[in-house]
Amino acid sequence: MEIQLWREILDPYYLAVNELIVKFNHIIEEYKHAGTYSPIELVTGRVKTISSILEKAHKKNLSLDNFEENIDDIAGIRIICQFVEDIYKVVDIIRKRSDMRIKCEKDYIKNMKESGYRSYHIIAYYNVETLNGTKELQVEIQIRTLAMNFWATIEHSLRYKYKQNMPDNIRERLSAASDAVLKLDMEMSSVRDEIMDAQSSFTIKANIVADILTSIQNLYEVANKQEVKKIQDEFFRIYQGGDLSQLEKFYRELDCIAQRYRAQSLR
Ligand code: 0O2
Repeated sequence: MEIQLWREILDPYYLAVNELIVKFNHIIEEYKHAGTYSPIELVTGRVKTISSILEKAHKKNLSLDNFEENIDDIAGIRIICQFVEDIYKVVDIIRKRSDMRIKCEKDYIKNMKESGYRSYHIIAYYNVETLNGTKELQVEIQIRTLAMNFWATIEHSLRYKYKQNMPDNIRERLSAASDAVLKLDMEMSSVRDEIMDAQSSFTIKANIVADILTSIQNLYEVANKQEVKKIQDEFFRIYQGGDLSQLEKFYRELDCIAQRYRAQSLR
């Protein structure tokens, strides 16, 4: 196949990957704005390279005539979570979406692969709009923890290096490392609630501080500079105290002051 034809075929897959990265990142933002813990930590994506498509087609003895149907991971999205529990939350989020139609799911967490690989895979149909109309294509979404991702990345590189001839001692060490990853994920799950509480209050605090700073900045335009300076000094004092409830109280008071100035400006 000519390189130009490959480009035309793969172009919608680039669009799909870019769109999905934006959409999943938006979910992180929604959680942040709500001041709640996001089950998604990080999102990445890639389109399979031409050589990798050819290699897979050759390995699986697939005809190139209908490779778009047979190779379901031309567009790949990877969602990284902090905890195993988050993976299943993300799966639920994906199942409820109307812009994706799930073709199949593979739970390599409950059914770990022989290699020690753990991850949750969803193959979904996703529509993109092109100049030639709507195109439905397949996307593979891999959902895994930070620890699983660390292991899979290293194992993938070693598998690539050794091809079919991975030395036994390396294989054994990877297997031991996979056990360690499983244990680490279990340990982290046991302190999940505590970590989530800490992260949520950090996000809530960051949101309040941002709102207070915006309010103070707006006041500078309408209020007496001396008064705003006093408000600002008071904010720094409370901020340094580090007490979230004091910050919340200060924000409510600031809101009243801002409302007073708004009412005055309307008179
Ligand atoms: P690459 O280079 O990452 O794109 P199947 O027909 O379902 O048996 P298939 O289509 O390979 O086989 O599906 P599977 O097993 O769900 O694997 C899909 C992808 O998951 C792989 O893509 C890898 O990215 C990842 N994966 C699966 N098994 C392993 C493993 O043991 N180790 C690592 N590191 N990753 C794995 P590709 O095309 O094989 O590779």
